[in-house]
Amino acid sequence: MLIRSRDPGFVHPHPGDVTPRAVYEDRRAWLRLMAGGAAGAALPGWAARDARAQAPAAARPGKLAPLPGARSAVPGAVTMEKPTDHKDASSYNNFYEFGTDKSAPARQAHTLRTAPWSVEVEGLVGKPGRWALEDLLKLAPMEERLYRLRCVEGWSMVIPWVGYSLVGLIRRVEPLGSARYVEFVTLADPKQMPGLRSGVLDWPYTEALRLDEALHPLTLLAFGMYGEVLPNQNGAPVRIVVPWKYGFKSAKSIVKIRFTEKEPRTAWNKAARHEYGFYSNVNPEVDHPRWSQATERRIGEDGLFAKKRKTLMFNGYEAQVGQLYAGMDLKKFY
Ligand SMILES: Nc1nc2c(c(=O)[nH]1)N[C@H]1C(S)=C(S)[C@@H](COP(=O)(O)O)O[C@H]1N2
Ligand SMILES: [Mo]
Repeated sequence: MLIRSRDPGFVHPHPGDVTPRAVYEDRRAWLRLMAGGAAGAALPGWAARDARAQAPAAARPGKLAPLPGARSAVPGAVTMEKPTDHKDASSYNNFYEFGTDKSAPARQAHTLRTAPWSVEVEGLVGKPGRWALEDLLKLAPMEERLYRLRCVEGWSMVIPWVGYSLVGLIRRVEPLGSARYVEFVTLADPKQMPGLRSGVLDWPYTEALRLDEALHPLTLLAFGMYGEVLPNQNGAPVRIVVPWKYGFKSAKSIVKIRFTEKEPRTAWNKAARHEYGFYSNVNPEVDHPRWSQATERRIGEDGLFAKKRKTLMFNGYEAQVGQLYAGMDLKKFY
């Protein structure tokens, strides 16, 4: 087992605690996943059957190279909600390296060169090194996951991602016992990215997770969406997707993964530390200083009579991830 005993992910409940059934079952599944071989292996058969039987399918747009994934059996990985239209998911984007307009990434990101591509793994790991994209693609079986994505700005989408649990890569690089955080550094090349001329963020765009968050099976290393490789504007060729956190935690076009002992600063925290904390878990009870986070607008439902949706705690993934934050004051650790 590469993850040492001081792995902060396993939070022992107090003796008097009643663990909700879903949390309990999910934790068992998680432990099984950690003990198993490849990411996504050894999950209960009923989970796989249910997900396949009920989840709505997303149409393949047929624009980019196909990248199919088997329907994921990770608990919570396949929402029953209707996928957002591919057109919306690929034309209404935040990718500030290509401009701050929602439509700018789709117009401008064709200048991103996604091959050759590699991801450097460094810091507190037993096996640091550079991974060619081709090798990352072969590391674990591709899965399709239908995740809600909730932007801190108050809109949301439902996107069928293709990838595998980040834990598959983490296990291979053997984190040291001193590793407590995982930082993601994204590409910052002014020749390819016109948005770098603006000073909105301190480039490169970086993000980070606590190690136990990064190990959670819902944390996805994504290479595709809608059955195809990622469009450039969605973070090609490889990105992170953390469905229970605000969208900005899901860093696009990553080039480096660094394991650290200290909590890393993040691009949005540096830009506005009172507005964007390290955790940034979706939480309808903790408002952004300038607006409420209680409701959201689902992209594609924005007709005249479209009702706002209630935002769910941890974006609806509370049963799967709530135990990661047991005992934490979520107003303080926003
Ligand atoms: N490198 C990088 N990653 C990024 C961003 C960015 O500006 N640059 N924007 C974030 C934000 S605010 C959101 S909501 C999601 C949007 O992902 P999508 O366009 O694929 O839906 O990407 C996140 N990842
Ligand atoms: Mo966002």
